[in-house]
Amino acid sequence: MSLLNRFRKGLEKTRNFISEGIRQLQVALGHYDEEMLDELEMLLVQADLGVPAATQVMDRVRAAIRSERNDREDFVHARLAAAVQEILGPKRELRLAPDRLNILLLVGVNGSGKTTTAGKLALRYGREGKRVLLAAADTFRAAAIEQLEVWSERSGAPMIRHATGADPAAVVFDAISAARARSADVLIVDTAGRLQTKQNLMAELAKIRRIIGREAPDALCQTLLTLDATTGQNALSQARLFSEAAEVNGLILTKLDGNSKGGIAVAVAWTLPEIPILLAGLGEGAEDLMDFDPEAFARSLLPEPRNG
Ligand SMILES: Nc1nc2c(ncn2[C@@H]2O[C@H](COP(=O)(O)OP(=O)(O)OP(=O)(O)O)[C@@H](O)[C@H]2O)c(=O)[nH]1
Ligand SMILES: [Mg+2]
Repeated sequence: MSLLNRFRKGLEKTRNFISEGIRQLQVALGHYDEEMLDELEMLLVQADLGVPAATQVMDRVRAAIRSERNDREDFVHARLAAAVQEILGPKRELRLAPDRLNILLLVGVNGSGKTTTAGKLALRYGREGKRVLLAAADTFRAAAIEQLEVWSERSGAPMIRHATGADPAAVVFDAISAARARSADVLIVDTAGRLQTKQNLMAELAKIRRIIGREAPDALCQTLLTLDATTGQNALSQARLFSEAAEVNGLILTKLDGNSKGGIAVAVAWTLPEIPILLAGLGEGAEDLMDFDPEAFARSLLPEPRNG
């Protein structure tokens, strides 16, 4: 399936929600008036763009209507898609350094998709012929280590583990030595999302970063934050919280398939323009991790424009 079709399939529910909303606007004689534009804005808010991003999108649409003196339905919808894509920004990919160890540190609240994404990435890079290693640095729950183990078997990437309750930084320490011994290209570190307190969680992540800085100063370390798209505007506060507490290099929006409202990607891009959305989770399977493509995304989120 093409990239566009993958996004179209994942975002089907949101697209239908928006199409149905637009149908109910009953755009009079194919032209938008002020009231219909206001309703379109509300529809975007409900599709999880939230108020600031929806306002921004519609300001751009209204400006285009004025400057081009065109309020035809097709024109408005085309400008809507363009505005969404503009806010999502250019395509940004997760890039690995070719000549040294890459460390990908997966962080995020519990259930946001860290372990699943770690597994999908291990599989992706393994298929590209890279030497991949997994580190089970979520030692908080026994089940977490077992869950990563399944992905280790599936991807063929060896996993470094300690017992439940061990110090996650110690796991990372060992994983870095193992990565050196095996001349690994990529070390993927799964971390815990659930600890007694937020302070503990952030302190633990900071400690892991310190160990990496000390033991692998030459490695390229990228901290990737997973955000569960089904949590709606909550994902925004998580993104803010993590980016304040730790350096976050990129975002992974998970669960964009299913019951999420895809507009959250636009809200995130508008609120945190300095942190790129790099990847999209479009399902639970091994193949369901895609590079985030703003153009395919905008086209999949909104109804296909009619010709004319
Ligand atoms: N539909 C869908 N489900 C996903 C996606 N990514 C993860 N999941 C599911 O979401 C659930 C939680 O994912 P995990 O990878 O365990 O999340 P986590 O962040 O590691 O969670 P903790 O270890 O508890 O902090 C699992 O059932 C996954 O299969 C996705 O892109 N789409
Ligand atoms: Mg996990």
